[in-house]
Amino acid sequence: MANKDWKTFMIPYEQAIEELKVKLRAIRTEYRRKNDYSPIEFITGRVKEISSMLEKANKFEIPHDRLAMELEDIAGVRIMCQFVDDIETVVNLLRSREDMKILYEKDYITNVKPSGYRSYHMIIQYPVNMAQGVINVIAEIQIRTLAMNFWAVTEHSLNYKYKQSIPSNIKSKLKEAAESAYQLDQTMLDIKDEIKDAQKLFEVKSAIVSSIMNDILYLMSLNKIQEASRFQNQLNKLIEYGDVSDLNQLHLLVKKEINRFR
Ligand code: 0O2
Ligand code: 0O2
Repeated sequence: MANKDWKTFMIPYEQAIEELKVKLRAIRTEYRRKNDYSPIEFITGRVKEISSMLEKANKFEIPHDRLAMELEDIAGVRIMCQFVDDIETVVNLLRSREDMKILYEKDYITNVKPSGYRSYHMIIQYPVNMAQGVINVIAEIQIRTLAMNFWAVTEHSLNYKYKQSIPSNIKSKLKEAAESAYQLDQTMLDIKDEIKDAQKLFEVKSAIVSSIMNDILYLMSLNKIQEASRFQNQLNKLIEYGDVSDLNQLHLLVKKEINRFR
């Protein structure tokens, strides 16, 4: 295939990644807007470089006209979660979606790879609406914790450096590191509720602070500069030392002041 044709071949994959990233990031936004804990921490995505696609095709002797059927990770999306049990939540969430079809799943968390690699993979079929009609592309969604991702990214770069043959002493260190990452995930799971509470409290506090800030700005727009700066000083103190009820009380006072001048 000529260079120009490869670029055309990649268009639906690029489109699929852009759409999937937007849709999956929207799930996270939805949770956050509702002040709920999101099982998704962050999302990345990429289309495979043409050169590494051809390298993989060569290695597995895949004819170029069968790449779209047989290379399942030309389009790849990665979902990172804070806690191991978030992975199952995300998997169920994806299974229930109507805009993609799950072809099959690979559970490298229960069935850890010999390298130490842990991740949950879903191979999906995703319809992309192109100018000429719908093209169903195959894409790979990798779901893993932050610790699993840290390990995989590091191991990937070492594989790149050593051209897939990492020296055995480094390999065994990597396996040890994979177990430590797994232990870290288990420990974090034990204190998940504590962490979630702290994060939720942070979200609630930021929401009140930003409402108070908006109201202070409104007071300024009413030319009540002295009142606004008095409230601003009180808010500054509460941001450092106050709790939710102190902030709510200040919010009420600012609202009362606005109503006096409106
Ligand atoms: P290299 O050399 O490939 O490591 P945005 O710009 O916000 O839309 P974002 O979140 O900034 O996107 O990141 P992006 O570009 O989607 O992905 C960041 C990196 O993560 C890329 O590295 C990808 O290689 C890698 N990546 C993300 N998702 C996947 C995936 O599903 N599979 C694989 N194999 N890799 C993934 P770079 O920057 O391209 O460099
Ligand atoms: P890249 O550079 O990330 O694109 P299979 O026939 O199913 O056994 P396949 O098709 O390689 O083999 O699928 P597999 O094993 O599920 O791997 C798919 C992707 O998972 C890989 O893509 C990697 O992104 C990731 N992966 C799998 N095993 C490892 C591992 O041991 N270490 C790391 N860091 N990542 C792994 P690519 O194309 O191999 O690589």
